[in-house]
Amino acid sequence: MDKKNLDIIGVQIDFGAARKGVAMGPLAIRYAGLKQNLRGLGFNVIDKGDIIPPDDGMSLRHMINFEQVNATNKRLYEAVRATLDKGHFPLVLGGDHSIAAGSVSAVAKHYEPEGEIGIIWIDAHGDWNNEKSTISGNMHGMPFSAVCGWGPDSMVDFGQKPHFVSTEHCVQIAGHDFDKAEAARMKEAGMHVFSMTEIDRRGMHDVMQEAIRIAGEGTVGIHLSFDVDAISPEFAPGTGTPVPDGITAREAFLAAEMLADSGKLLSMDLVEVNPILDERNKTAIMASELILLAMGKKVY
Ligand SMILES: [Mn+2]
Repeated sequence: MDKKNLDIIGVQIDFGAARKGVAMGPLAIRYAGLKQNLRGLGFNVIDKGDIIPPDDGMSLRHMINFEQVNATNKRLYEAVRATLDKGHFPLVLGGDHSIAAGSVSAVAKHYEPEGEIGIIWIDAHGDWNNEKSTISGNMHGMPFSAVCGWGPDSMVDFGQKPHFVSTEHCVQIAGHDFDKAEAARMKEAGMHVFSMTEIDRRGMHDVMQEAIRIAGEGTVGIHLSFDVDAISPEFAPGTGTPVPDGITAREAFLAAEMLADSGKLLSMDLVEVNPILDERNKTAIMASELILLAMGKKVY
């Protein structure tokens, strides 16, 4: 069979989050058997290891640990560019969600000569704050806004002249814990949001069908950024910012399967697995299963 090449890039960072522990996420997801199972699907898996952030750095009240976050993202940006240059699929394991600023920037820049990319962002939160709207100052609440060109600009500036992603092709799914100012900014920017309310009303299948159309039509393909805090804590307790009443495990799996079937997936982040808060690695096992389904694993 035609062996597809997939690079795993881990990022041991939790400087973008208030709670510590998601830096250990990449190892926990590997322990769940990710590599062996991806190889079982026919992938040629290259584990590029983990990016380790610097120990120290400057901080601002509205961009906490910004120097460590940005330095780490610069390295991730370069790693993802190198993977894409070889024609491999980049699978990025977090770490807190601030790393999406590095990964998405790389994917958008790589495909710039061919066209636009779309983004599907599955998350309990909007991640659409910037340094002015943020309440907490935690940078894992900012990457989606940053890659769309709505700030913080410093978060996506690695000297490459950023190629921002148009909100026309961006979808937020499963949000149900938005800050007021954040939601107002998302509306102003024309973001497509399928909140939990929308999933309750229409079902995940309907929502994902439309999301794939928005992110996939008129684009080169889709980047999936999956934050495990989108999943209800009874299924995914091991995350730093748990929110009750999120999507079920089945809804998460369906979303991943539909993305695989679309054939449009270009790249993926799986973030915010916190082994300290987990129960017997349950959340990392779920994260690993989500990745496998997004990469084409069939139940039958
Ligand atoms: Mn997030």
